[in-house]
Amino acid sequence: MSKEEIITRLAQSVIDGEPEDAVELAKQALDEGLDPLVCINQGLTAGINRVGELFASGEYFLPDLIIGGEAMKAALAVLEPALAGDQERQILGRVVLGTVRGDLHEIGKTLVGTMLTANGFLVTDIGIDKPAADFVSAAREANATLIGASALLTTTMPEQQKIVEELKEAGLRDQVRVMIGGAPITQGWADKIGADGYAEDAISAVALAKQLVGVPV
Ligand code: B1M
Repeated sequence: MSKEEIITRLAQSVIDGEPEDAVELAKQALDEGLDPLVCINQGLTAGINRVGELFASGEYFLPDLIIGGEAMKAALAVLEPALAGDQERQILGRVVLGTVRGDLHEIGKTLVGTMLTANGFLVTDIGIDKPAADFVSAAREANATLIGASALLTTTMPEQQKIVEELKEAGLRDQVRVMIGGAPITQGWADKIGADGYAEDAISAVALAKQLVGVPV
């Protein structure tokens, strides 16, 4: 199988919701020496974006979203360790990362965490469906200088604003930067809620995190 074919079939395994195929193809991709990040971006993410389009147009239903997400997660479990292994380890800063209250989307958040870890950040991943107060208390406990909050639903975006507000109330706003992301998030929203930055994807999240903790990008 050519490299292009592996990437195309990785995307298709997510569209078809076939976790076992996705895992096999991910292993094959690594065996063939493909770049894990290319497999994630051009294979898995392309596939899950197609799932989202089919869901939005009414051709797919909730179970299709779930199984597509499962296929992507299964393949990521194979590819992510290879991603992290590529990089040299140095600690640039401590980050508390999570998906906000009411929001169960974890894949993008976890990918951001993997990339931050691979690039030298100590990441405390507090998980999904987390209220603003949990981000703030975790930041205090971990002595973090950066909070990363993911939101995939327009209805859960306001919880990102609450994190900024609760940090102010806790007297920690000067010490902790706030970075936000997720499919519906824009720089305009970040500006509006007083967050310190927005990143469109996991790669730019690393550049932004470095910038926010004062490391040359
Ligand atoms: Co949901 N879902 N979903 N879903 N889902 C979306 C987000 C949606 C756009 C689909 C659609 O209609 N086209 C839509 C939201 C509409 C809206 O609000 N605008 C939607 C909906 C409606 C829903 C439900 C309400 C469906 C229902 O129940 N009727 C429900 C809500 C549940 C809840 O959260 N309370 C729901 C449920 C689910 C599943 C749980 C089944 C599943 C998630 C499985 C899981 O995570 N374990 C799921 C999925 C898979 C999706 C889509 C198809 C894919 C999301 C994903 O994982 N993308 C999604 C459509 C889409 O986005 N194309 C959709 C891949 C991932 C790598 O990308 O998460 O965008 P993403 O992360 C990127 C960037 O955004 C960025 O970097 C990441 C890597 O590049 N990023 C950050 C993310 N977080 C960041 C944080 C940062 C910086 C960058 O700094 C901290």
